[in-house]
Amino acid sequence: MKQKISIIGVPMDLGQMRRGVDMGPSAVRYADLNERLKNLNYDVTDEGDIKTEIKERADLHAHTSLKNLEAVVKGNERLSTKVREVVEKGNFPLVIGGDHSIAIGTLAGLGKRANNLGVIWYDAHGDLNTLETSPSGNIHGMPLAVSLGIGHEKLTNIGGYMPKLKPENVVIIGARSLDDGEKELIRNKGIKVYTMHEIDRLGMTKVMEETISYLKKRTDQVHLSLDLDGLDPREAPGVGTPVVGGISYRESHLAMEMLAEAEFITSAEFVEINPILDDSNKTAEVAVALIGSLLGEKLL
Ligand code: 5AB
Ligand code: MN
Ligand code: MN
Ligand code: MN
Repeated sequence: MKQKISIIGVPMDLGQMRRGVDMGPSAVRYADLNERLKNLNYDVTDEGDIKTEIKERADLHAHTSLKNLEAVVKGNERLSTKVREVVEKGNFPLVIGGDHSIAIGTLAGLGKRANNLGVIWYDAHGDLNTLETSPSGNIHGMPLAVSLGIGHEKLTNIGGYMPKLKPENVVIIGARSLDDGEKELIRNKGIKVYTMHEIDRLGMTKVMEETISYLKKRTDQVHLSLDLDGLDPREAPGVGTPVVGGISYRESHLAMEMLAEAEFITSAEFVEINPILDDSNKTAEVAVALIGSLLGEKLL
């Protein structure tokens, strides 16, 4: 039987302040995601886009300094329900963002079904802020903390339960811009992190071998949350918070190919693709190529 993939678009831009990231799902569809997956012999369903509030209509003056809290919560509740439905059908959920605040909804939908959910967080950032530690108030800098049960209760309770994840089931790869509060949380919770230093030092092959064996030991499902800003902005320029000195295009393919070989990723999301800030549609094309490798495409 053909494996089934459900594409879920999430045109969310309220987790941060730059416009255009809501066009990520369109940019990825335009870069022929569907074709690519069909050529790999999957049975592909495009579930369309999750409804998200339009910036001008969102409650921008919610009674908190978490920016656009109410609207981010609503969109993530809808996403969480959709992801759960897709998993219950037996399909592989492939979520396309949208800013990274949508990981809150994705993980809420996944965690309901998994006993021991693991996550690979491929990102320049830790996304481990809370209202107290955040320098920006932007929720896209908080989804990993929220999923661990740390943060505003309207966020941590999305999906009706918490936490979604255990800190020892998380591996962060590509970090090079961590705020002080995030560093403290990483140390206190013992979260496994491969910063750019370890990637330079060990090489991506070793980093992925270690990540795979670490998560295989302790989890029963593994979600890949890939923020395109994990890559170097020379190769993935269409992102809202670029940080120099990132993971290369080839290293990223290698990482995806090793995950494909290990056959252990059970869901994925590709986020922070902003075609307005891009060089043509380059970043969406990179995302689609990486999805191809993750799902088994080979060079020969
Ligand atoms: B992204 C920063 N740490 O909290 C903050 O792109 C940046 O989802 C967050 O990784 C970047 O505002 C969030 C300074
Ligand atoms: Mn990031
Ligand atoms: Mn992120
Ligand atoms: Mn970003």
